[in-house]
Amino acid sequence: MRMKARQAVTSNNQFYVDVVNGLQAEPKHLDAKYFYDAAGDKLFQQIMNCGEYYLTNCEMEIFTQQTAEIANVAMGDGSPFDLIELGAGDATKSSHLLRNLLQQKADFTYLPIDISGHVISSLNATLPLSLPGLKIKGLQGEYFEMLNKAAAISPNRKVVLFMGANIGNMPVKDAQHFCEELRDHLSPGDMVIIGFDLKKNPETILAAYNDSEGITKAFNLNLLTRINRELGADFDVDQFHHYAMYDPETGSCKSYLVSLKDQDVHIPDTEIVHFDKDEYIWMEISQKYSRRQVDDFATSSGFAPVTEFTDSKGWFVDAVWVAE
Ligand code: AVJ
Repeated sequence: MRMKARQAVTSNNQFYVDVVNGLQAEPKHLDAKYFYDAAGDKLFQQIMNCGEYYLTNCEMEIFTQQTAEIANVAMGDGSPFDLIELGAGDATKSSHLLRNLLQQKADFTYLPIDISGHVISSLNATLPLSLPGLKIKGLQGEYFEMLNKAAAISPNRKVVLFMGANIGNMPVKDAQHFCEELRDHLSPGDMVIIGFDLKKNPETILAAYNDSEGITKAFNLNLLTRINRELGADFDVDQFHHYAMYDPETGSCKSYLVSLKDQDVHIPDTEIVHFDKDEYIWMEISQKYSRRQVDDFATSSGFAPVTEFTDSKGWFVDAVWVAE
């Protein structure tokens, strides 16, 4: 048992360090990027298909109803470009844009970037079949390292897609910093198309993160199960309650797991993690923005807002920025 846990620890070093630091911090927290193991990927698919989670449908509407307009913005002056997608996943939404660009005979190469080697190899294999003529070169690794690599591969102008409101998973300050760093990795004239979930009726937002079937709850608890499996810990997942909240003033939607009792959790090779009854782990932030904030974000990080695409409900925006 102990040997097995040790092996798991050494082979998952960054995961181990982040989990232990997070659980020994005050207040306790975990990093939402670790939600996505195989079971987490499946649960996230279910979230996207559940009635309350509107984000995916809104952005899908934008990419299916305004495809030509988005393609025209990307094609700009008609010069060849690299279309870079950060966190491409299965590229469902962006494939509509890719198809339109091919129909318009745009001169571009698609460079999806993802941390998952599985995602990249499957995109490299399947997209050219469904999109004949597509030039694709998947890059597996960290966003900014791979942006450097993309710049080294070709001198063409860049159009960067960062969809899905993934930027919402960062607190506002970190998101601001991310935009500045993104700008630093681009050249004047390069473009960014970036998805933000907008502030709206607080009940609508809260329901999206507190769905009636309990899928989001399972999604959060799955990270405890992952820690048990990969790090040899002994979380009793039934002894945690999923609590989601939305604050309309700050636009922060946050998820917590709250301990239902006084309990100890053991993680091999580190101190016992104690939970008081009602003590919480902060699991995730999904930040919501106003359109005004989105524009301010652009200008304060070295971009100029060009245009924006919104769904018919006005719930989600894909903002287009150009690097100054
Ligand atoms: C993938 C980060 C956009 O915050 O809405 C969905 C993840 N978490 N339900 C989001 C998520 C709970 C999602 N993002």
